[in-house]
Amino acid sequence: MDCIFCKIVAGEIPCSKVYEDEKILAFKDINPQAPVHVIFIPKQHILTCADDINDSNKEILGDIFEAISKVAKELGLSDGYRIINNCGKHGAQSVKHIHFHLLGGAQLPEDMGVRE
Ligand code: DGP
Repeated sequence: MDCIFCKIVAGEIPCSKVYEDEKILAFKDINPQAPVHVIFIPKQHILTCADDINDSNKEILGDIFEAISKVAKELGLSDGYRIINNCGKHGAQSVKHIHFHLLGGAQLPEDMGVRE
């Protein structure tokens, strides 16, 4: 499958790794939008986007959020952070391997609305 994130998991594309366990990989975003910007993915390409979540695959989401919480503590994000999942065209999802952005390290804007 021609998937950038699968290639990162396979070690074919280098990344700056932040966290790894049996099921999850987290690495720094190549185009950071905040002082801390980490991408969390399931290593297996089991979901393209949030739209694919169902009973048979939802367990990984709890694992990912647990990993995010762990990493946020390790990175000292005690004042909070934002978790983003872009889904589909209107969500401006560019990589079709489900992933969650962890953003923090500074005050983030309140506005998350429609671009004019
Ligand atoms: P999204 O728009 O939600 O699909 O975000 C995909 C993110 O993935 C985007 O913020 C940039 C990041 N990204 C894309 N290609 C690479 C890559 O090769 N390495 C790393 N570290 N991040 C990447």
